[in-house]
Order: sequence, then structure tokens, then C-alpha cells
Amino acid sequence: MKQPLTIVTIGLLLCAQAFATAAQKPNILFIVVDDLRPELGCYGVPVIQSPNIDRFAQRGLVFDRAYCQQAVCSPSRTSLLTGTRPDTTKVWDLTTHFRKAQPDIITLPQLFKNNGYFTEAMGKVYHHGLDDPVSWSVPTLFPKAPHGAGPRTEDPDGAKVELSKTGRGPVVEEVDGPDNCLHDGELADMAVKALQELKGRPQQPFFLAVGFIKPHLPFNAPKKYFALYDAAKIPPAPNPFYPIGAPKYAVVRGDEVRAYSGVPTGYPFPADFARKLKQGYYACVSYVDAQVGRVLDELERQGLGANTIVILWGDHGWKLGEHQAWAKHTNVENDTRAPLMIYVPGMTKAGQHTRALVEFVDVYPTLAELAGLPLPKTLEGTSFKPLLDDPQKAWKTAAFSQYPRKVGNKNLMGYTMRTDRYRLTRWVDHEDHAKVDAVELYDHQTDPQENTNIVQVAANQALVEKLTAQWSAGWRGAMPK
Ligand SMILES: [Ca+2]
Repeated sequence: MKQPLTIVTIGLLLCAQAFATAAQKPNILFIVVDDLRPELGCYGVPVIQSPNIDRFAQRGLVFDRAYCQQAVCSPSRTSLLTGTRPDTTKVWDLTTHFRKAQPDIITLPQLFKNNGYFTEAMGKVYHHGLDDPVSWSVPTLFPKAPHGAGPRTEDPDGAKVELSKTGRGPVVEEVDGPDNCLHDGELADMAVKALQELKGRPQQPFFLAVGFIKPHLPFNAPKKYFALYDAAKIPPAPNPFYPIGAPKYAVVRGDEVRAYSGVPTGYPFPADFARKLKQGYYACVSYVDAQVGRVLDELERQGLGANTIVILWGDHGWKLGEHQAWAKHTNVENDTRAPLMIYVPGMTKAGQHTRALVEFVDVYPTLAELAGLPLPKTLEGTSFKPLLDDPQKAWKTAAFSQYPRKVGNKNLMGYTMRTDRYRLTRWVDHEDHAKVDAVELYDHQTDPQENTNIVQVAANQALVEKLTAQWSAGWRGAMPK
């Protein structure tokens, strides 16, 4: 006769089962790179030296048309990490915390934590000063090495260093020193150490978030990365002019660059300075690529690769002189489109690209579904897991982004919609969307650089009506069938 199971035995069995299940869950390595354009070798831009990310891309799926929900750090990151859009998070700036409007929302890492994962962050994952401690199992770690040259009055040789009005150092600087004399090199050291520690605690799956800060301004990197690029040969942006027919507030020229020293007065920037900026940006991309490579290599070295989903994304695009402008902060393709790639153990379509329209708000449901976690009802994106098996599958009919503008006493929000062929942007009163201030329409088939607003062309009026109806239906009307 069988012995009846005691409550203690049942408890032990359930506990063991929970651990067994947890051990089989995939780990997540979540890599975010600040201000990274989707211009890398793997995006078909061979001038950029990004061998490590390219190698990763060859093992995963690359999204050629991924869009952030607002092209600036905190709103974009907050949207991705909460799985909701800026109008839900109410984070449209760099100072508001999403817990103000959404005190109880479950963030992506928090969902993993609540489901038995060990969640850990290092570097810039949430925006500076806007961390969310409940998302993580342990406090977020930050490198001590500087991100920029910072305020100082002398260079190492004792010469006077010009400072900008904000007290910041040079906008471009070739640094003498090893990779880890700067923020991202030290961050890679920390991530390597973290992976070694995580390897030693297999009883719990992990979600490790690593936030690199380059190629964010200022463009400082060790000298060897500058040597990869000949500034004299770097071509200027192909469209160094304001979009024809766009409202005057649509594109801002890039005063973010002016926060650093060594920037000529006035616009446009002289050609030599523009090339120097581009060289600096490229050098920082290669520098951060090397650091990403070190982390990915350590994942393999520790034997964790076979059970770890790796996702890499940049928080938004960046203009390098396109539209006669620099930095982000707009609704244009250069700013809203950003890098996104994923590796999932066992994936069958490794090394492919997809042209499906996806949004950063889709990352949350995708990772949750891949890990078999329950999806909160609050989510406003769609899992793109089906694209892993069929990258050419018919998908979303549009991607949506937005950007606020104060124009005189007008408080505007530009809501932009990217379809397979068009971009429609409607600048409306933030409170009353029926009050339309300006509209932009670009045809990517004939004008992939978005150089000419064709919304006023008489022959386009039926098209504008159709797209406006689609815009009004919003993201809920654009979901995959
Ligand atoms: Ca950013």
C-alpha cells in the first residue's frame, strides 16, 4: 500500500518542480546602445566597422524597419520597458518618471523578476536618474569611468581646454588609454564579471540588462577607433537641406551638439567640422561594438549561449547632417528608425533580415512570450515571435511614433505613422487632436530620404484622406491579422 504524501513532501515536490521549470527557462541578455543609428555593417553600410554586432546579426534576426515610439532617450526606453506608448506612460521628456502616471505598471524586467528570474541592470537602461528599483533583484550598477571628458580646464599636457557654456568638454576627443578608461569599457568588464557570477548560480534564470552609452555625445573613444576612419574621406549627408514644404518646427537643427565645446557658431556646420563629427560618431560606434563583442564572447565562454535569448537595440536613430540637422528629437525616418536584432536559441532562420514594420513597444510581449510568461493586459505592442519562424510574414500595416513641440503658445504633439510606403505626420494640439497645425506626407518609394512634403499636391488628396483614416485608427488598427 502506498504511503500517503505528507504536506511537507508535497511542498518539497512542488518546490523542486518550480526550480526545475525555472532552470529550463531561457536567460535574457538585454543590450541597449544609446543613440545608435541603424547604420552598421549588418545594415548594409560597410564603411562602419562593427564586426561584433555583425557577427551577432549573422546568428539572429535583424529588423530592417524597427521604430521607436519617441526619438529621445527616456520616452523611448520607458515605452519599451513598460510595453506601453508615450501617451500611456506620460513620459514625453527627460525628467518625468513613469511611476507618476502608472504607479502599478509591471515593467518588462519586473515581470521576469515576478516570475522567478534574477534581474540585474548595469549602465544606462532606464534614463539617468530615472531608474526603477522594483524592476531589479539587486541595485543597478554604474561604471565609475567617465562618459565624457566632463568639466575641466586643462588637458593632460597642461594646455587650457575650452569649455562650452554648459561647462562640458570637447564634442570630439581621441582618448589616450585602454577601452576601460571610459564608461563603456568598464561596463563591459562589469558585464563579463556578472556573467561569470550568473554562471555560478544556475538555480535561477537571469535577465541581465546592459546599457552602453556610446555613441551618445560627446564623441570620445580610444584613439585606435578613430584610426579606423579617414575623416577626409567621410562623405557629407546626401541631403543637407531642410525638408521642402515641412513646417519650420518639424526638424530641429541639433543644439545638443552645442552643449559641448569646440563647436563652430552658426549653422550649417562647416564641412570639415561635419566630417570630424561623423568620424567621432563612427569611432564611438566601433568602440561600443568592441565592448558588445566582449560581452557576447563571455556569454559563449561561460556556456550560457545555448539557453540565452539575446536582444540588442538602439534607443532611437540619429541625424549626421541629414536635413541640415544633428542629433535626434524629431519624427523623421532618420530618428524614429533604430537598430533591433534578436537571437533565440534554436531559431531556424538565423542570419536573415525582416522588412516587417515592428515597434519597440513589441519587444516586451515578444520576450515575455518567448519565456512563456503571462502577458499583462496593459501591453500596447504585439509579440513578433511569429516573424522568427517566417521573417517575410505579412505583419503590422503601420508603425507609430510621436514628438512634442512647444511652438510659441502652442502645445503641439506630432503623431507620425510609417506605413510600408508612406510617412504621414500630423501636428495637432496636444489636448485637442482635432486642432491640426500642420501635416506632412513623404513617399518612401520616390523619396526615401523624406526630402519633400507632398501633402499639398492636389493629386494626392484621396491618398491623404485614406492615410488620415488609417492614422486615426492608430496602432490598434495596424495590428497583424
Ligand atoms: Ca538615446
